[in-house]
Amino acid sequence: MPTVRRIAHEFLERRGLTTIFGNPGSNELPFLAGLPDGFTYVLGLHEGVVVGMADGYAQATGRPVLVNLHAAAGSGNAMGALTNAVYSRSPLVLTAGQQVRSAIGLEAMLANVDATQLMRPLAGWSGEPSCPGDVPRSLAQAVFEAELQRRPTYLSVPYDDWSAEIDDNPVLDRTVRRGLSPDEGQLDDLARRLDTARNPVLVLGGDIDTLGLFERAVSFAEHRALPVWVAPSPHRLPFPNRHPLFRGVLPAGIGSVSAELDGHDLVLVLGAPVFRYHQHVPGPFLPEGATLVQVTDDPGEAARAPMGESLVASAGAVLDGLLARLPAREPGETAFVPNPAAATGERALHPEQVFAALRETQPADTAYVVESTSTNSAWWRQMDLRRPGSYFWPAAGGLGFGMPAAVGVAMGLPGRPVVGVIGDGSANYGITALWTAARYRVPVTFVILRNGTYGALRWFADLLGTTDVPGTEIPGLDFAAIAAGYGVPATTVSDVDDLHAQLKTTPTGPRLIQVDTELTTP
Ligand SMILES: Cc1ncc(C[n+]2csc(CCOP(=O)(O)OP(=O)(O)O)c2C)c(N)n1
Repeated sequence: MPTVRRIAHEFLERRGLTTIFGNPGSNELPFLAGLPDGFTYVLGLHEGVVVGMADGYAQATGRPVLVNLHAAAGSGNAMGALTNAVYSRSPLVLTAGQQVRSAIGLEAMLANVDATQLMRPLAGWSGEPSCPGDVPRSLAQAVFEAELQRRPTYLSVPYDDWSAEIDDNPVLDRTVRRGLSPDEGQLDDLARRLDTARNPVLVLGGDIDTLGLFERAVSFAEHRALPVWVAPSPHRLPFPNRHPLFRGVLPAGIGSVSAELDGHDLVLVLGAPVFRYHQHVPGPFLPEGATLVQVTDDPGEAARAPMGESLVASAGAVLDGLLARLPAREPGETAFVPNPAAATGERALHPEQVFAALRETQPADTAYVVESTSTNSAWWRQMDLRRPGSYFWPAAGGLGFGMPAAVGVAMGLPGRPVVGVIGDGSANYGITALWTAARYRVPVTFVILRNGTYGALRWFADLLGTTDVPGTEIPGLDFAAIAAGYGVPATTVSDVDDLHAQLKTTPTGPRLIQVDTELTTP
């Protein structure tokens, strides 16, 4: 009879979960033993980095990804990074080694006590098989739940289960699919309301890019000449940011959103929660006279919305249904909007100069992983992103995503150049990703914006009237030296010509460019 381990390996191989991101301990070794040749194990040196890399990889490939963590301690280390994966809706299948069955109750070292509760509420599903024979089915459930919910799941497996011999399990190759088409009446109603609205507007969320609907969203907006906003706090870019119909990224305050949407009578939101607010700006949820219709495939997003109507459906089916039902409108301006001249710094480069240099030197299909919190407005002013999959941002705002996710995205998109644009504060939370990038020769460029401070916190302190706070200065960090220690070649640049020259070279492996920048506000 085959072992549980062999059945699990073969199941994972058939489902394409052959790239494992992990950091092992003794409890995990029995699962990792004898991995078939088709598997690649990507070692991360900290579990936050492991999950960040897996999140980037899952977003880049659009596929579930296996993560292997060490017992409770490794799972705990992973938890901060998991907050981002929840909101990017990344189907991560987390597995963790458990003590042998007979040692769990007596709480031997490395027993994961109450393992199924540990990752709640972040995991969409978590479990521990009731017996060795239930391991394969539980693993399949973890994969299917991750795919169906589009959310991380967690499976703890006692390590003595892997060598148990059991009957082969034919139920593993079940087909499990989602299909969330709205009915004809719902589409007719939405089409009629859009057609009769006086001044409708489209608000797109990051999910549009995740679901591969970027180009269809552009076709729809152009078909109807609809102005497009991006929903607040985007983790992906769902629409070209210099397109003539692009209006910007909505601010993340309640009152500020309704101020921006003022004058519209119908707000159609596709692929976003309504809304991911951040800074507390009291005010009405919507401008006077506006109705909002949200389309999401997440029932939770629909149920917790504080205003408007929700249709739980696939955004792709709604876009197709509306395109088929609504006549084309007269197109307006078609030329892309040129970027303004970059602001210049006095003592160091202005972040706009750095972003303009990226725009001018990097190929048009570059994927950017961004974690630089005080430079948002500079970013959108200077970038011109026209392709799907061009922009990734930590979806829950949890720092430590940028460096690892840049590695994961580069592994998941081998044909595309990848640049991580990372603040000097953010870089530290995922810094060991440099080692993985060097070890696996991942061609990724890290641009570190060194302003010596937690810039966004200074801005927040102003907003909250708490300017007299400790813990916001981070002088004395040298990322070129740190990168060298992890085996990544690095340079420090201080003028714009040097930056251009550095960026124009094509890397074959990882590299880091440290740039001193002036402080800006988001
Ligand atoms: C895990 C985690 N810890 C702390 C924070 C709070 N935080 C938000 S922005 C920020 C500063 C980031 O600094 P940096 O990357 O240098 O970007 P800057 O704001 O200077 O552009 C911090 C510490 C967070 N978002 N996530």
